[in-house]
Amino acid sequence: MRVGNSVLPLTSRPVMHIDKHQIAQHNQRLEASHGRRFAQLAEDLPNVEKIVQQLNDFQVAIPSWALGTGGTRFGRFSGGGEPRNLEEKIADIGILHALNRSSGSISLHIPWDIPEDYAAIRTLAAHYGLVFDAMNSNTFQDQSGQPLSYKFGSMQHVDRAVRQQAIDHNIDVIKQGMELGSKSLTVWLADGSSFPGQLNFRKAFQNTLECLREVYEALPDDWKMFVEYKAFEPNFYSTTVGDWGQSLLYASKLGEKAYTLVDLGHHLPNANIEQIVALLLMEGKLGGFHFNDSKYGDDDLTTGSIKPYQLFLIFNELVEGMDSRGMDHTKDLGWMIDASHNLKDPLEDLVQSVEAILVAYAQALLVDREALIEAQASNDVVQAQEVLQHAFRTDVRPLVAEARKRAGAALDPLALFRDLDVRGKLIKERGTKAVATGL
Ligand code: AOS
Ligand code: ZN
Ligand code: ZN
Repeated sequence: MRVGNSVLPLTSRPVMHIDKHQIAQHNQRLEASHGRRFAQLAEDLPNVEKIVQQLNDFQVAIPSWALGTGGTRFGRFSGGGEPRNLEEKIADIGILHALNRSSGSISLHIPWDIPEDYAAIRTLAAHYGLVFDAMNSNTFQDQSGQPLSYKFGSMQHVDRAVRQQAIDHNIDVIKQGMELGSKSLTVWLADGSSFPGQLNFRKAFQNTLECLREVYEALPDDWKMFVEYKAFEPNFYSTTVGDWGQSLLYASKLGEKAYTLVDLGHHLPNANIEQIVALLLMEGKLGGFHFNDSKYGDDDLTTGSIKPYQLFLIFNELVEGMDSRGMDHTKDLGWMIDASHNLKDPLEDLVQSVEAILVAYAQALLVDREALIEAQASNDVVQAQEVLQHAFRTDVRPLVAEARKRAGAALDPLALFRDLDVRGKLIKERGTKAVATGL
């Protein structure tokens, strides 16, 4: 198989792939009904072309750890055909991107996915139209052969040698990312304590800050560092980067290349995430997202499956905040999925998540800003709600489908995935026992 001037190595030649012809055939079949629905919606939207273009441009990064079946501490039930190595993970994201043209990047996890040949991996990704988004370090697990343990934390650790190990790992991840063309590092620390008295909070914070500073120093000028926070798990009494306030403290102290990363599942119940997002944007400190959905905690469920209105409200703040700062919707924030699939086919789940993100984004683009400002200025609470809910209750799926069609993707990616029996073919290619690295 030819890729530009290079040839894909034999081991990277996937049997399963989706070609333009299959997409064209699928779209042709659905065109009449799609055309009707789109035309009807477009009639009421004077700026429909702009919205479709914005949807077309929007890309969501797929994490390398979300291509396999996720487990809980109680079990793991694989559906088969999981990618067995980084090359196959890239191929899976390639399938996804061919279906929706909205999943054009991969967020890599080290050490679950260490690239052995950078040039070959870059070539393979480029073959599928993929680039490398944020790199993710891991100091929450001990790896085989690792000299010191992270049992009692990594960057917060009382022992400087453990902290140094965590710093070195993060710097190594940056170096790997530079080889792949990534421009950001996400640091999620599991550090914290499970019992009162276990930790000196101030010292834990200061140790962590000192380590993050050393990692920050190693960042190339055009890189960003995302400091992800999480309320609890695996530690259940305190977390050293436990909420957006703590993350913002670190990011502010570190400097202008450091930002807060919001994972939707990392808050205490009923937290007002849209307000958090608005204020972080106002401060120029919102770096990006890990999209997922949850009912109770860090459930990592399909984005938009539990609280689609919340997702819309978050996008409403994002669009308003990004526009008021003159930001580029596609480039200035990191858009990533962070999910786990216990029951669903991982690729089907990811198709659904990307769709939900685009739907929420489209709804936010539909909000009548002037009417909302007017309602707010006159304390017309009823009208403010009407404005938001009018956008939320508009079925924008034809807009998202139209954007996909124009990008050469499938009008209905999930239907095509099933029609082509993609999973069946992957199982044939990789077997029923294939297991992907990840959580
Ligand atoms: C953990 O709960 C966080 O969401 C992390 O972002 C992520 O799941 C982990 O870093 C996987 O690498
Ligand atoms: Zn996350
Ligand atoms: Zn998480």
